[in-house]
Amino acid sequence: MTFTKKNFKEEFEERLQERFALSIEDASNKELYETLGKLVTSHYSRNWKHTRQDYLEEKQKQVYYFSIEFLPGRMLKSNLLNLGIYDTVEEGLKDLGISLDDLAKKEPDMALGNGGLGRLASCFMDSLASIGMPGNGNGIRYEYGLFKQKFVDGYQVELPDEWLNSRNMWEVRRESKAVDVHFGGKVYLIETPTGQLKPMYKGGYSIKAIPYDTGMTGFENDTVNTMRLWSAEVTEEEKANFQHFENRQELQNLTSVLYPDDSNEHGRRFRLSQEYFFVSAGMQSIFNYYKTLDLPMTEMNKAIAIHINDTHPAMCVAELMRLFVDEEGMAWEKAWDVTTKVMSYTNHTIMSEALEKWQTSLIKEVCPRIFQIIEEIDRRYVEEWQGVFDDELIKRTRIIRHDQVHMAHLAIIGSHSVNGVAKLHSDLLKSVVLKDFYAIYPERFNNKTNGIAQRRWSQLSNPLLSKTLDKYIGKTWRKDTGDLRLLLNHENNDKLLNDLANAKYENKKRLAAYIKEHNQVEVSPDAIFDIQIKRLHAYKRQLMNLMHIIKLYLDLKENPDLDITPRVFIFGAKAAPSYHFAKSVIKLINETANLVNNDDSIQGKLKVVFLENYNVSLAEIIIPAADVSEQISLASKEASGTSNMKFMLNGAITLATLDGANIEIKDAVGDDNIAIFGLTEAEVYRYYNEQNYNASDIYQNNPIIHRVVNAFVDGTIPNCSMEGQQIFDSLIKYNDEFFVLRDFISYCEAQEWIDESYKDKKKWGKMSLTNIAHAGHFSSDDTVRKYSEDIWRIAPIRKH
Ligand code: GPQ
Repeated sequence: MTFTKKNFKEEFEERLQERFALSIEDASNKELYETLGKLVTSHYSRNWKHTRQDYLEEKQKQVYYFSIEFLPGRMLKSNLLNLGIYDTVEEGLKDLGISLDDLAKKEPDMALGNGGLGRLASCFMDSLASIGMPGNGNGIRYEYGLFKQKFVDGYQVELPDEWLNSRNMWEVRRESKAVDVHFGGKVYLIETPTGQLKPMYKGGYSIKAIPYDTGMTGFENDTVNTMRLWSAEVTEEEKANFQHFENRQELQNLTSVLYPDDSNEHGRRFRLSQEYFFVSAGMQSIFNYYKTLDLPMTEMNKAIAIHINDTHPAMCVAELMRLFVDEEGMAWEKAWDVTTKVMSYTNHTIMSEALEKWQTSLIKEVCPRIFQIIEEIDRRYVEEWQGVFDDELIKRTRIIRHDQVHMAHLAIIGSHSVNGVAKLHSDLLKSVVLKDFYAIYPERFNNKTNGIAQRRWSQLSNPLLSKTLDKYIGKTWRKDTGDLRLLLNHENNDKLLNDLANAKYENKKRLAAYIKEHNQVEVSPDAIFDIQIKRLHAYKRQLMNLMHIIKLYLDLKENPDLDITPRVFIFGAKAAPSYHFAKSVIKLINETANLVNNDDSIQGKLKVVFLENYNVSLAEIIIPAADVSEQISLASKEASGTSNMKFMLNGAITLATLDGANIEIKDAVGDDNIAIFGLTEAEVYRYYNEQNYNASDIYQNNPIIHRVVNAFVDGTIPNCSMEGQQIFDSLIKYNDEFFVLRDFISYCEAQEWIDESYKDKKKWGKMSLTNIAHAGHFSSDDTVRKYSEDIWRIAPIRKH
């Protein structure tokens, strides 16, 4: 049945009356949003049911993507688009005097993740459904999402994100699928009459895990997959039983908060308990499902693939072994064979501080049986390779070492596939970070370059660009972004270039209005919008960006008539609450912004804006307005990056080091359409090997750098002498861990090239077009297609 505007309006009014007993004039936007949300879910619920039934009937192999973070952002528009009713609904609402945009803003931004890792998981959910792959998410339903960021006197302050206070329209609580997760106590192995060892638990406690399912709609197909998030619940009666446990408070609130750290190890028992909770709940529910298929346990890999997204769910390996061996009585060898065929693992960083290690005593305390199983995996691992590889290699790669459990080792040893997230990153895994494992299991290593949910990052967030594209290259790019290539036939079409420039200009006006409203700063859409949005981390080098701003400011103070293209430097970034360095950088940027924005002598040539509370929804306003995309991490440190791909799709020019996926962007657009600077990864490693990096020498010998670095401590930037000193010390006293000073001059040169290039509107327009044209390389539809073929071995369902 086609869904006409008329149908929509009738249904909408009916539902509004049914739910709230209101007519449109009397309803608030929130009530209207909820009504629309209900209408949307009712439109896919049938297909959701059918998708599940089809998978079951066909015994279709499915992947379960275990991730401790999901960062979907708002889902209303994306569901409307996927269901093919976006335009109908938008126009229907308009007829009723309602703006879709206004309603959409009533949805809380679902932020159950910190950054790239969580956002990638959500892009994958969208793409799996959109290419009709049987793929599910498995994670945690945090009651509080990532903290809300406020600036008070330029300092970051964290406020709780109570996103569940407004009803979550998309989730369905499935009490009937609840499972118990066991924690603590002691385990004894008892020999059964058949000679088998059975675990006997003494003490400990169980926590009820309740699943909340969210339908993941596919783009214009009938697939609706499931993202299952687990919530911990403890009844009043059980609470009483917990009184004597030291950590009872923690367990009762197991799924209350998301750890706000990004790329950092959290050595805390609570985090470990969260990990075991969603691993065990997820694995048990998969196990229950598998049993209904009535297939032999030894063939689970024919129906199930489990993906370990970074190391947080690495205990999946041991939990599946527990279920096979303890619950099903399977022999260890058989169980191990199936387990490794089911599991696969993605690594997302080479930074050693992010590689999780747990004290053996802690794992023993939280999940004693899992610890025993890990010990046994470790023992057999050593036994298997003794005499084959040298003892030192085996020692370095075993799971338990120096009283610590290395989660990455568990994930690698227990999986048939290990992948990195961009070519360079995957190469570094093989040659440096996981070199020892590569020697043992070369066939397991592969690359899967990240991708993005392109419909969200173009059609939804940039309708103006989308309409321009439709006009010149037709609409096929909306389904297959590979067709953006058709733009290349038009690179000399002045009308098209003009339309693209106009769309960008309008998007810049939209962002300028947002900035005016939120930061009370006036910025001109004629200036270059130069943007860095990502978590605040030393390796991402927001500090280098700031130093360049300071340099420009000092240059302008010296020579107010300096001919530079006006620029607006825009930042969005949250710092982990306990990350002092990152918080100091925020304070310094905010103080610099105050200084620069209020200094009339520089004639508005420079503006600096730090937008509060960067999140997915804000990114959707920022990215379409970007001229320059800052991707300036120290080469080798950013595993991939994904905002780089979003900016490119929106026609920004990338200013980048040869790091992560920037390299693949350069290969796609060609050297002339990107600004590359800085050390290469090989040069960075040369410094490491020769141990001859000397920041202080650079500081002493380069007058430009000397002057900028001094600005941190000589009072140039007001109100932050402590933070300034800390940053100064990080560069000079502690020898500049991420080689900011070494790359600085090269960065400034690349910025000068940007300044010059922007003056030539036609040249800039062509560069921008070329970037859009090649953005199809980085579609997460393609990325998950590759995972599906090479790793998970899953295929789309037959059409019903
Ligand atoms: N990433 Cl290990 C995170 O966002 N959080 C993490 O804890 C780790 C990695 C990012 C990584 O820094 C980016 O380079 C990637 O693009 C992203 O994961 C997705 O792979």
